[in-house]
Amino acid sequence: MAPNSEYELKDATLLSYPKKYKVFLLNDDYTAMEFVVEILTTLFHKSTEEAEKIMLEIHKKDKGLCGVFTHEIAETKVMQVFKKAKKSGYPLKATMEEE
Ligand code: TYC
Repeated sequence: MAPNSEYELKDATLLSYPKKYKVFLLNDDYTAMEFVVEILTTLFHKSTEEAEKIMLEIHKKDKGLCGVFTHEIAETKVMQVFKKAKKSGYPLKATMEEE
């Protein structure tokens, strides 16, 4: 039987493009705006200007995109947000969604 080129193409695509995950920060009533900006600049490598924009978007719309990563890195970012927030006494949370 001739090789099925469609499956070969699908396999190749799967191998070369691992799934990506969007990481979001969620709004709450207690986390200081400055702390969210700090999280966005330190963990997500945003400029101060961009971080302030994203923080205000979260504040108004309840959720904001911080970056797109592989599964392992996205999981690590979510965990780092949780740990840093907990250490500072804030309830700030991050979530991840398949792109
Ligand atoms: N809503 C918070 C406040 O008024 C600020 C905030 C912004 C909290 C973004 C979380 O992900 C967040 N202090």
